[in-house]
Amino acid sequence: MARHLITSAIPYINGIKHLGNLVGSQLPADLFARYLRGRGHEVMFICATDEHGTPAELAAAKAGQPVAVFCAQMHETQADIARRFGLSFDHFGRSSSQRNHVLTQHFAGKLDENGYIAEVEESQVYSIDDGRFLPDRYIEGTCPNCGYDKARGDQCENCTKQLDPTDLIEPRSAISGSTNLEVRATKHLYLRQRALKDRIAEWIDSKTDWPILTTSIARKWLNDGDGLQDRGITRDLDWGIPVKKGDQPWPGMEGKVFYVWFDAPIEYIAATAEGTDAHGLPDSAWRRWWRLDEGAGDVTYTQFMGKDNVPFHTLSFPATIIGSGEPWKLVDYIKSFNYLTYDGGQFSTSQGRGVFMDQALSILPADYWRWWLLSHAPESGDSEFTWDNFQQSVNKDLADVLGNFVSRITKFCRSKFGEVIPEGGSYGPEEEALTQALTTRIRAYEGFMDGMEVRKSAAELRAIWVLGNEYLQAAAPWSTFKTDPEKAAMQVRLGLNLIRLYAVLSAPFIPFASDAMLDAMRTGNRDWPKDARTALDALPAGHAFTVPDVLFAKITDESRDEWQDRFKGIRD
Ligand code: B3M
Ligand code: ZN
Repeated sequence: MARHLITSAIPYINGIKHLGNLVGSQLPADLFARYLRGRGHEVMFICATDEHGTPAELAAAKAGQPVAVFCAQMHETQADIARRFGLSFDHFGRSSSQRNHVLTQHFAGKLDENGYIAEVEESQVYSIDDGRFLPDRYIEGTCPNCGYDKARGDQCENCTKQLDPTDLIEPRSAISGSTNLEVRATKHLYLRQRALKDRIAEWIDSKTDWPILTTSIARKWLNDGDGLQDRGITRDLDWGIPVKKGDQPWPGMEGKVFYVWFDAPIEYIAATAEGTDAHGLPDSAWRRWWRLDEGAGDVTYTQFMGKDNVPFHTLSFPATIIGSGEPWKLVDYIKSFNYLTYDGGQFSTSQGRGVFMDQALSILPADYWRWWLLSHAPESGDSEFTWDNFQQSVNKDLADVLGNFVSRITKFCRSKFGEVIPEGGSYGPEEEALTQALTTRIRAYEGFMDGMEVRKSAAELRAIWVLGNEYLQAAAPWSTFKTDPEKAAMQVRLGLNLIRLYAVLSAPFIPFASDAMLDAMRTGNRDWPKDARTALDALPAGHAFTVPDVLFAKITDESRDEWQDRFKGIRD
């Protein structure tokens, strides 16, 4: 039994996430966590809401709520949706927690002690009427490039040109509309990443088994142009973690907070502590996952994220950890994903284009989505969601292959033998051949799952389901029954045992259907099949079961067309 720490990139608090966000981090992380638990390993699976920064402030303002109230509510909303999607976090934390305040301030203090913090004097736009500095995206004006009059200080949404606030014609505050702005001096802390460059490069070079997507992004930022840049880690905002050196004030930094990307990854650690706090456990319970000097030496740590988050996890967060000079656990493996596109374009949060997590669950159960998303995970390149493809996958893989198998064998047994596993007969050459084929495929499935090859795992699992259908088709117990009822009983017994085996193997992908299958077989036996033959004898003759309700309903053409129309945008 090994110990696995797994984190998913923590979703922003500003709104409900779409399916592209889900498949890029939380869902594959859940797949891996469930698989490793199923194999008997000790798992700590952590996620949280990312609650600081400008997007949180803007979303709260839009909702007309104080930001702390908005975050508390949206955290509950996201936690509820995650639970309904079957995301099996050991803890779903909040980056605004007290634990994260203390840890973030602690890291900043250590970095300063070790000489990795620089204080930099900058000039920034200050709004006299709002009484605050304005982050780039809080400044609006006319684009010098295309004349669009709602261009933001960081970028023009109309022509996509990257801008500086000072480029804007007639700049105004996005908060109040005031044009009473001036440029003022302000001091910020910078993390001296350049000074850590060699150590980070050496660490990345040692990760020869990482996916190319991960290392190529890391290397690009390490080596491109001027190479790794020092990075501002503080902001002139109200909402965030106050800048302190450990628990001491930081002279000159009063009223400032840490930048959201500085405290967000530290929340992985803090959320683990929030989780053990919630269980009333001592600090040693979370430190054994994170501190090399307190037991984390034998932990394997895997992170899941979309490719846009890779630079922060390969460079900045490691810089924080390494620069602290303390024995914190660094990530062992980073699994990153490309993007999921939606029906010929992008998912768009602002335009409500595509399917969001709450909407998905309002039309179909979680497993339908989990299966499609994971079996089409954007691993080697971007992948596209289309309603056609979704309908086909659900109808073929889930309804025709798996659902049909379960339904046929349980109903046939009920009609001929009753709802109890029948006695008689013993396995012959066909069953031997099936056992061999299952063994080969189960070992292949384990190999792909261990390697986090999500699509290949899904394909292998599907092939395992197909083996059952092929067996049933060839064995044809409905025919056998007429001439040799004993043999038919044996075939049915094997088929019913396959349902339990499928439930165990499929649980990481479709946990709800897996539970329904185990419930129907009236068993809590979730033993992973070390040996296929033994696994096929788990439920003995005489064991009672019930015919389950339809596991997966087919998606009709009418539903498909209706949904395609409903989710094309624009949602407010
Ligand atoms: N919240 C971005 C995102 O949701 C960011 C991830 C933080 S991971 C520490 O994609
Ligand atoms: Zn423009």
